[in-house]
Amino acid sequence: MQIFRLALTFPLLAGLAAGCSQPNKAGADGATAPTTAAAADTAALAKKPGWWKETVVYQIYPRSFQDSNGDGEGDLRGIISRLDYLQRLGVGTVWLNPIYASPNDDSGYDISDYRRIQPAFGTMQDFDALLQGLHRRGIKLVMDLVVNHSSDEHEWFRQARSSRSSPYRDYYHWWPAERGKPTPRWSFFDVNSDAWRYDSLTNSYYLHYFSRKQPDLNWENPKLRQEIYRMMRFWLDKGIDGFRMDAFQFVAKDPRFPVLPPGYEKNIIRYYGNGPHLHDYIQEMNREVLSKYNVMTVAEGAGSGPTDAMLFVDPARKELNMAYHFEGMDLANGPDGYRLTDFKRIYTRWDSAFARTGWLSIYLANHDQPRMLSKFGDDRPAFRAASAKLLNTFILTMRGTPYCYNGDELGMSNIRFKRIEDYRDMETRNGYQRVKNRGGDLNAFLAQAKRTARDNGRTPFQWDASAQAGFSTGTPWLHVNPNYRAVNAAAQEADSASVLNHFRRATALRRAHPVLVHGQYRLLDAANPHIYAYTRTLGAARALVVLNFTAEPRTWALPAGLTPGGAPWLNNYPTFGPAATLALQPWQALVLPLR
Ligand code: ISL
Repeated sequence: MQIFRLALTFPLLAGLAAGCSQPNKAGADGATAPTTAAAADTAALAKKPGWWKETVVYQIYPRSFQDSNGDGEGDLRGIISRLDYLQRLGVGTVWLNPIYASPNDDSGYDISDYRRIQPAFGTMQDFDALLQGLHRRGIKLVMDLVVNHSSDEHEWFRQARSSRSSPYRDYYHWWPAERGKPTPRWSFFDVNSDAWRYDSLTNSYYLHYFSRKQPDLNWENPKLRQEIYRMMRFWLDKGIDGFRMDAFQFVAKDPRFPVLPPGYEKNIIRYYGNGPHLHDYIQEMNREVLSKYNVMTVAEGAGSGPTDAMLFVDPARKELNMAYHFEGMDLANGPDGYRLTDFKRIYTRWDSAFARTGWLSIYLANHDQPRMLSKFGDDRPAFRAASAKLLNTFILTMRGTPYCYNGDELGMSNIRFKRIEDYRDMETRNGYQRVKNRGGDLNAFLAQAKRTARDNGRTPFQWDASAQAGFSTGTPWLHVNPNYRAVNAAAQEADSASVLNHFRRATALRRAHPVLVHGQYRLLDAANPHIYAYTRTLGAARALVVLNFTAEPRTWALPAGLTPGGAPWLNNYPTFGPAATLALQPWQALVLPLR
């Protein structure tokens, strides 16, 4: 069998990989004007309408990305110091988790002032410098828009709770106690799973789908909606490039709060998503705000299936640009992992539903999930790098906008805390308390948290092998994963075969080949439990993606009529034997041009 060395047979990619490890010249802000081919490409793309289809989104969890002042929390100056790193990833858009003023009950998703920067993250001047630094490199910035709820420390809520006649009262949902107990509503985070909280000041209950410190805003109130649109314009006028809309499908509620059928909480999206007037609100927001800017909008969650999701993003309806679904995420949460055939079925079903119109996001992790590598790949040392590269290959070769969660480009893995005291996330801590209160199995809870807890994905970014992984000179707010000495960006910079450099090659490939962005997707060999193979086709351009989702070598016979048209475009092993039957290494990922 003939062996191809990727660097020899495919000089373009080898050159890109080498270019990636060259540091750029620093400018005044530690920042530079676009100097690389990647930056020139992303800058050109940024001007195109529909740019959000062709971009690659990189999600930054600011609290854990880079601390610049030694207080143990990441901050905006820290991100600014890493702008060249972002540029060299070849991503076109950064999505920042919330950086607004917040008491941090839910790590910034409880906002007390939508127009201020949380002091731990820095100042508005820092924000402006960050935005400018990104734009100078041709990278867009998308912010989290958290308007299903505010913090209970927001001025609106302080006013609203002070008296039943407050002009802000109707900014929230209240149930006067003289009507008796409210009809039950389930809460995601509450220690008693109860979404109603009694407030003695006005002898009423307020609604909170999330924590007690996250009262739900009342979208029925046109004054509230106008406040939110004004706030959105404030950020858009600063020049940001869009919003990721948090829990947005839950904003619309029936204020009569009818009784829901028993067990409704097991199917919460059906009952909480798609409330009355939801799409009227989004269309109004589009008319009054979004349509005036060339920006990207993505709804977190969008109904319970492709038909509901399409309502958010069908261009004819003038609502949002793209949806992201939870179905792929809901796989693999149990102790036995997942079946590849289910994974393929889910991604294929969503692709077909959006084949003619609408647009999807492709992601395998975010700040609400454990690490992609630990969940869908294999984080044992022997397979860590290969499986992380395979998963990144998948994200970057599917149809839809790819989202990479920071650290996944290095193959960071779950930390798997043993003790509840190590967790910082209120969801996990309240869940533990809930199980304790009912005398449940705390060991089983902790075992599950090792697999699924959100803090697994929130540990500090692993920059280098120095103390605290180069994240902070102080004590990090959440423990650093001890594997940082082996898994870190500095070590991977130096290794052209690293997960990081593979990621860079994959983003470069996607930029170079429109077929990987727009091409039609077709699943091959659906029943194969080990291999995920698909083609992408755009006019005469055709590519084949073959992913061995197992830790064993496998063979895979090319279907009749598919003939590779040269050396691989991307390969996470140095070997490739062009043959009618491919011999695949454990977790091998191949992207091949087709004749
Ligand atoms: O993360 C979840 C379960 O672990 C989801 O149910 C999540 O709560 C839901 O997708 C909404 O998430 C968003 O809003 C939450 C916040 O905690 C999440 O971080 C955010 O992504 C409340 O603002």
